[in-house]
Amino acid sequence: MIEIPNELLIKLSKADSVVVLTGAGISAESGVKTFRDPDGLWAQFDPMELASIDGFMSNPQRVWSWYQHRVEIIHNVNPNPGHYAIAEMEKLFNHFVLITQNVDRLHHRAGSTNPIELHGNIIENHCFNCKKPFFGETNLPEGQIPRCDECGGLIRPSVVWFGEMLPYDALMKAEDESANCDVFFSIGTSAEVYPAANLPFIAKRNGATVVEVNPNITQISSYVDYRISAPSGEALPLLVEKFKDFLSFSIK
Ligand code: BJW
Ligand code: ZN
Repeated sequence: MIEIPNELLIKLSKADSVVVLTGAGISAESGVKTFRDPDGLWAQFDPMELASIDGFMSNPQRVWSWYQHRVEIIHNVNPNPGHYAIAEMEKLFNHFVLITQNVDRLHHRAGSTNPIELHGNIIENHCFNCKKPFFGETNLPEGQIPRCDECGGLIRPSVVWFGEMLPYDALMKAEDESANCDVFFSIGTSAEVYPAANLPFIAKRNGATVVEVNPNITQISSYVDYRISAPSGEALPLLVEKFKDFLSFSIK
């Protein structure tokens, strides 16, 4: 039985600005693997080999085929009720901002408008050398990597690897929105990867109510105001339904 605290509904009804930060857990119920769960990607693969500049430079083909495999998985899955509930939440508040660490674009497909993508996305590609966006054919025979039509450099996915800076404008907006919101949700993230993991702390320091939706305990669990310990695909539709009921009840 998932519990949505009444106090939280009251806080939400008074909130002018709501920020949601999501991580891999929001897509778990779509069939996309998380990173740090026992069956997650980092239990099977070395992040420094597959998600770092050094890893790409030492074996670009290995990195490229791993990402092609993940793109294929993502093309074959669909947003789940958690993604749709977040798209619905957007309509319920004066100011609503979605920040995601995910690269799978499932929030877009569920109808969220303009999510801030902190770690880029896996659908687009650019040149490793000159950074020019690449729109050519990526589905090449195994072992081949597309090359830049400008400089001949290797093409890479437009994601943020370890040791790389996050897109500056996205990070600045995420920090600013977190500092100025009334309620901040941290959903399906282990909150282990910085600077994204700072955002709940920025929100809390600036007076926001911080809510975590995650079936497991994380780095921020002891710090949050409310924890909804359940899968997001179950908890979020319920939260939206209860909140709508609460609103219609209170205007009667
Ligand atoms: C559910 C659920 C359900 C399950 N419902 N929930 C020491 C050495 C080197 C670097 C550092 C260091 N100390 C700090 C750093 C910096 C580093 C960092 O933070 N490292 C930490 C690991 C310590 N950060 C960076 O390097 C970042 N850049 C940066 O800081 O630039 C400045 C700088 C430059 C140079 C040096 C130092 C600083 C960049 C980080 C890029 C992260 N990239 C990845 C890969 C993206 C591409 C790809 O997808 O391949 O991003 S790593 C991976 O982790 C991915 C994710 O976005 C990110 C966060 O993971 P997330 O989303 O939280 O997933 P999980 O798996 O960790 O958690 C899932 C959660 O879901 C769990 O809690 C489950 O319980 C839950 N869950 N089912 C709800 N149904
Ligand atoms: Zn180039």
